[in-house]
Amino acid sequence: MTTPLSWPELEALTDFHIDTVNGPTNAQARLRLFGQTEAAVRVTLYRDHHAWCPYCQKIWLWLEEKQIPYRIEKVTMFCYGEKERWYKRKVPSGMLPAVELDGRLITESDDILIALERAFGPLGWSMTDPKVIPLRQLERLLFRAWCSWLCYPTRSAQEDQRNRDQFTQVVSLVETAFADTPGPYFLEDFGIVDVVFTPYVERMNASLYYYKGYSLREANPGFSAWFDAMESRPTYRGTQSDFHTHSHDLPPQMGGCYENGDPQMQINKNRVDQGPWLGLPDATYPEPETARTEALQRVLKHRDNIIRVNPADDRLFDEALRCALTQLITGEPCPPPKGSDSALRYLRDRISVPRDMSIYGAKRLRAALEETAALVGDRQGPPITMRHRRDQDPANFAPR
Ligand SMILES: N[C@@H](CCC(=O)N[C@@H](CS)C(=O)NCC(=O)O)C(=O)O
Repeated sequence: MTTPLSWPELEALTDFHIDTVNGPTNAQARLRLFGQTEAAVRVTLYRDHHAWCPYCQKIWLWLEEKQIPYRIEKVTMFCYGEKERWYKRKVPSGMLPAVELDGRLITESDDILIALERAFGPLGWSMTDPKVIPLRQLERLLFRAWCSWLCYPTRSAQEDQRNRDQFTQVVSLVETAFADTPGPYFLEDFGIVDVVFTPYVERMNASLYYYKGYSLREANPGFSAWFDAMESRPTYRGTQSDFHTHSHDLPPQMGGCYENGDPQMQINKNRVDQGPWLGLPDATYPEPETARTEALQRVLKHRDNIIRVNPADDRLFDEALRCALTQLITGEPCPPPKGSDSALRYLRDRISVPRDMSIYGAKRLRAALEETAALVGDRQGPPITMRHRRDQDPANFAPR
């Protein structure tokens, strides 16, 4: 057992730094240059604040893979809060993503990709290539089968099984498509089809694990190899979210996600919510050595706001948070003040990947918060809302 380090002592224990503009793909950047000058920027991407919008991830990943210099403007999604007026003047429907390319506004993610490939060339294959079109249709078929299973309440176990069978039939078609090429990707090499599938396959993997007890990545060899291959790409790692984030950002966006009550589902849900988070099939690449120093640096950067928005008393939570960070970085248990367990779990539940930090940084921080909280009690934090996510108002973290 140890005592909490002071803020300056904690600051001295991390030198984590990434160059958001020219370094690896990251969710914090407002400008991406890939070594070029600002004069080279022709594209502005309008995407959501939290990196929860799947269609935005498609465009984001494409720009990162092609290394096209771009600016990022962040906008609120209706289902999570109030849409910015300036954005509605630009895009009256308020929909995301949108792109400005040489001053021309384009909406609809597929139209955006087609316009971008006209300007900068395709990513391997064109969106309109005869090899790509049937795979894009397969992605939509998989999406609909997923929604039918996840987003409607069922009256019986048989009905749940029917929805599951319909989904796994489409999964078999995707497995056949994977088997048609020698490598792990959809076509002979990484390309546009992988980008098109990425956002929802990632969300399917998370949500079906949590709400249905079904592990897409572990149950299917083609998907398993595809995820592994995607995780070898720094671009994908930078946009990749985790099971906890998706399980809780999806319900407001999808209009509800329904648990099937299966025993495996209960086990999975507990694991995603309360850990242990290492070893979950949301990320299987080796943990980077910087996971802990990254998590520490990210908390230090926002520590005043993190303490301010926490429901607990500021002084109590200041000390509790230093205890968790001391545990994170030294590995030594550090008992927090009595009564701080629920406040520590509030933060544990509101870490969002990749918005706040990488998957492994988040796993380490969640674990430190949980283990520190468990030293003084078992009270959970206030529940996460299923109807909206105003508990995550980005204004609280806007640069001042
Ligand atoms: N067909 C559109 C769909 C885009 C879409 O549904 N976007 C969602 C976010 S993922 C949206 O803007 N919803 C309105 C909002 O929540 O603000 C596309 O491919 O771009």
